[in-house]
Amino acid sequence: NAMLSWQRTAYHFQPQKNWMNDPNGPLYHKGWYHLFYQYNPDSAIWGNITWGHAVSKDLIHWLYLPFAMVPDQWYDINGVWTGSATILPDGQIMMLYTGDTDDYVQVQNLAYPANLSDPLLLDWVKFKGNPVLVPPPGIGVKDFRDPTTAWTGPQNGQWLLTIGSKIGKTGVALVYETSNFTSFKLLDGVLHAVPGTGMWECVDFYPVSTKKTNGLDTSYNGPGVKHVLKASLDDNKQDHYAIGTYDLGKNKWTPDNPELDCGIGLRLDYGKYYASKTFYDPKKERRVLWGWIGETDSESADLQKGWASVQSIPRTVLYDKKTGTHLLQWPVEEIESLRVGDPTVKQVDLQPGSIELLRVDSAAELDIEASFEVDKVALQGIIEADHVGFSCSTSGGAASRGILGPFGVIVIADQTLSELTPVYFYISKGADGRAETHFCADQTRFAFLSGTINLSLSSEAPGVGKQVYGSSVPVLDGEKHSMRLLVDHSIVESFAQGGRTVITSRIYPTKAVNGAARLFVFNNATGASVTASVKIWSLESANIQSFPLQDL
Ligand code: DQQ
Repeated sequence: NAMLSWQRTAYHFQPQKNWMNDPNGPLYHKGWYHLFYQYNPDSAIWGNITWGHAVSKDLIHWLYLPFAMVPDQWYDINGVWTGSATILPDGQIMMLYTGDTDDYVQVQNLAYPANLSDPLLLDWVKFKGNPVLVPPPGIGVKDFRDPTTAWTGPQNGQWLLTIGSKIGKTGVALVYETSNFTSFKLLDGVLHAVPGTGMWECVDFYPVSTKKTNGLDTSYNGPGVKHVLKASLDDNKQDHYAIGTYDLGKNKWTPDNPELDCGIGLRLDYGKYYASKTFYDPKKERRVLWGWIGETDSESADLQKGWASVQSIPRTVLYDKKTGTHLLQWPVEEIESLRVGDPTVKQVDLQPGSIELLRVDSAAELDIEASFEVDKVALQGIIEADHVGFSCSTSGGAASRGILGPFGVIVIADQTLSELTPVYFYISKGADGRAETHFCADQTRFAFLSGTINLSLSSEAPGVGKQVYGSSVPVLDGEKHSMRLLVDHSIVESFAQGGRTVITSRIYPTKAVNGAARLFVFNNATGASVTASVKIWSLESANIQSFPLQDL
């Protein structure tokens, strides 16, 4: 449907057509980054799940390859589901994935490349003895999926990995040991369990350095290391993580802040984002995070447009040494290769209740860095501020004016502001009486100056999900309020304070498209003026093309 072609993205990864969901088995091999993904070859809705495959030299430009695996065995005939790669010291690649069997039982299977000397890893072999794992006693046959990358255990030649499940309403991460990836033993206890969180999908478990600025290989452990546990909560489709300490010998991970939602309380992304997975990139010594950005329109709209979902821009993940409580997620540096020429640099003084158009080329494809200085006197006045207990999602969005917010950037807007998406900070009074900053993205409405709510929306299309996303974000003494935004036609990925809090917005503009898209800065606070310093780059489109062998 050519009518909706502008809703496709220009530099996010998405298949040429049909349905995609989770990123699978990301890895680096002989100069190429490999991405596999849950894919339906036949339709724009979920089903017939097959492993799509694409490769890239830089995580930005991609080559689609023939499918890596299709559902063709009794143990995966109802779907070749999510899995992860483990690269052994001798270079062998062990790909463990979940199969949905002919009886709808979730089992784990092993696959490996037929030819390791092929940089493109075109052919995959399913192990003859599959399945290698079936649901253990006490675990539901539909509650056993998404094996992680393995890490080395305390004994020589021993590998450990975790698989998400639930026991009653308690989400759990089961741990298995193996030496050969074909036979496994369930360890006593669980890595972690959180009552009330339901089924844990796509568990991810990896070390982060508390001292260095590089990422760590999955098996790395020792002093100066903390471990991140991430679970994708099937019940609410949110990716939650916590930072903690891993005791390898005791098979136990302990969150640093157990009081925070029982230790799985932060979200990787407060927008439309799910089933994420990291891998270690040996080329640049970094840990890279992929995530699935789904649709918020209807299935019938997806069928009509003939495709659904994109992958997020890969993000580097680091431990935030300054807060000690958050991860820092940041778009991989290669995205900067798409920047066209010098940035537009602007400094704008924004009085309470003001908005300013920033003239830029191609506002549908931008990389924006913006920082905001709030006048100090006003900030002192926070004691007077209203809104103790403010939260983005229960607030009135960008239309609700407070003394110290909202202020920020308006993206994917048209000239008349009938469609727009504000991404902004809102400073409120925290429970301790001190300033608390919130980072929000509003798809619902916006009122300019008057405070009356008008009908501006992120999209005028009917049946599209709209909400106010966001969360609080730590802003430390001496820090400005800063954000980085990647705008790509129908997706905005927004990173606050160096990536402590991230929001991905899925937007369906009907007017704010291509050349009609505009960019604004605004300050809708009633009690503070704000100085915005903005750097804006137009971005080129990425080159995503078919491999000559692709059989469409
Ligand atoms: N998607 C896969 C499952 C996983 C879910 C099936 C998460 O393996 O649990 O497509 O989105």
